[in-house]
Amino acid sequence: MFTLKPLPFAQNALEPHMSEKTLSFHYGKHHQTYVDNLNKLITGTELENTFLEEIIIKAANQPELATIFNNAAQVYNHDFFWGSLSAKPEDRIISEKTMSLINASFGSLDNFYEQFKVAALGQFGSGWAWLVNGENGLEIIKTANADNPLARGLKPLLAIDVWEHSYYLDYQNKRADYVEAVMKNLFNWSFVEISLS
Ligand code: MN3
Repeated sequence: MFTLKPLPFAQNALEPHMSEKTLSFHYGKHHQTYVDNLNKLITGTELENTFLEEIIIKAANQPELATIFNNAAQVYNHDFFWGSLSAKPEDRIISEKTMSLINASFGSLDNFYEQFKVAALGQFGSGWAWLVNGENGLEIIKTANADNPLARGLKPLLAIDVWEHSYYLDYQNKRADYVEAVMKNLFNWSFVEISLS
């Protein structure tokens, strides 16, 4: 059985960029529902005592396991998204090591933000944008619905949820404003640092 992991911050800690109201629905309702659905789907099956990451990898690209994949991946994606966010000043510092990787892959931090924004806005409909550690250094990818880097054998470093439920209460239809606010005010670079080490 999976349980909803505690948020790594208080529900009002990300204001004004992400409101307590958004988090109460996004974490308390949407994320909780993926956990509940996953538990219902795997209880009594061979996946019952399997690690989340393993369920995702096993169920990826298996049409008969699509519902399990969708719920398992959405549990993982939201855990990863909350980890990607922090309003603490110490988490907002980009280390020299991370900055040199950003410069090597994107040319500059501004170019990284620009390319990340293009991916997040270019995801038509629901999905995610990710910074991943790829074969040739850091890369930005976008995925539809519940799809994620694990399903493609890639290691995620940062995520942004671009399903409408993540921004509609605070930004209505203005996905660009939400993406800009999250990238520039909430990305948790300590989290990236830990994933890279
Ligand atoms: Mn979501």
